Amino acid sequence: QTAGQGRLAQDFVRFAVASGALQFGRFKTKAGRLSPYFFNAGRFDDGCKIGRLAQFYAQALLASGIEFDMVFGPAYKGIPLAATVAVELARQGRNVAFAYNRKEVKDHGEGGTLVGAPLEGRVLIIDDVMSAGTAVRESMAIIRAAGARPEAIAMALDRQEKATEDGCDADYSAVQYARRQLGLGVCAIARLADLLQYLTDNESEGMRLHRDEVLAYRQRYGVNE
Ligand code: OMP
Repeated sequence: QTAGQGRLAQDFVRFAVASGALQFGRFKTKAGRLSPYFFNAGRFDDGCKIGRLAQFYAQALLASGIEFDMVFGPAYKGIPLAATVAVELARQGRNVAFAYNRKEVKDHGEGGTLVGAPLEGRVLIIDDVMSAGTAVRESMAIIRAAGARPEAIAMALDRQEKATEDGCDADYSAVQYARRQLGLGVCAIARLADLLQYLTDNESEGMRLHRDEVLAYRQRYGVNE
């Protein structure tokens, strides 16, 4: 991580906490883990916030050097992300097509499960957060079935925790799996390490407690990188 990426990640964590998107408490994750923090992208819920979020994605993407021809937003949370990131990229002089899927097949009108530009070329998946990594495989299957190439995935937060394999904890993270096994480029605005840095730098009583809990969670479910 370069100094610039580290700064961007810290700015993002601060923004996510201020927006209520990054919360501390007790949460159950999709993989059934009891987590002391949760990232809810649905809380970027006004024009300013989602516009600012899209700027973070665009900045992180441009810094990553990842090349792609179009963006894809998996339903549901990826849909506004793909749309707003495409707007922001266009504002920065990089106009790319975007598409997203429906969860239910539509049997009238235009039909099908894909909406937007035809999936073709190198496709960048835009998602919110990666934990154990089940969602990314579904997106890859959709892209491949359309005859396009899943190239990379961009996310706001990489939780840097163990992937699950047949219900068991693996010794690698979902992001590591995506890179090594799926051959995807990965771009994360921030990672668990950045969240811990933020909690360390903001040494109030409450923050110290959150930090201890997040550290314990990382001990249990985190991976070394
Ligand atoms: P995986 O598919 O296991 O990587 O989990 C990613 C999904 O979990 C996200 O798309 C969310 O639906 C959800 N999630 C969050 O939104 N925020 C979190 O902090 C943690 C999770 C989660 O359940 O792991």
